[in-house]
Amino acid sequence: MFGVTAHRVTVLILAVVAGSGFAAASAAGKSVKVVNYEFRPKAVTVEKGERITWKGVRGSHNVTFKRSPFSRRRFDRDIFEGRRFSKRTRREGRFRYICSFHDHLGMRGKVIVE
Ligand SMILES: [Cu+2]
Repeated sequence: MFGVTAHRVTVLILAVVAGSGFAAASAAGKSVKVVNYEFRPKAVTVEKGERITWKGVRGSHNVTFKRSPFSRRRFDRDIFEGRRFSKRTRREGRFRYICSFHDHLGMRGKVIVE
């Protein structure tokens, strides 16, 4: 009984936190359209802390960074038609990424964080 209540409270708090994060993301940041077979624009420049949103317009793709602007880990995320994801940049530098499905077609992009 108590477990269920605690769980509901946690879900509510997460929803509020996620909601405020989304509002901040829409206020600033850059977006990249993902189409067959390119990232538009190919390069985006943002300030550290700014968000980047990838929007799936056409086809099934991914965003793969060996060195990412988000953390020290490699970053790899699928992006399908009609879907989107947003990430906050946390590291300065120039970061190249690819769609690993279509790298051979030159499906590559770049993020510059200043
Ligand atoms: Cu692709």
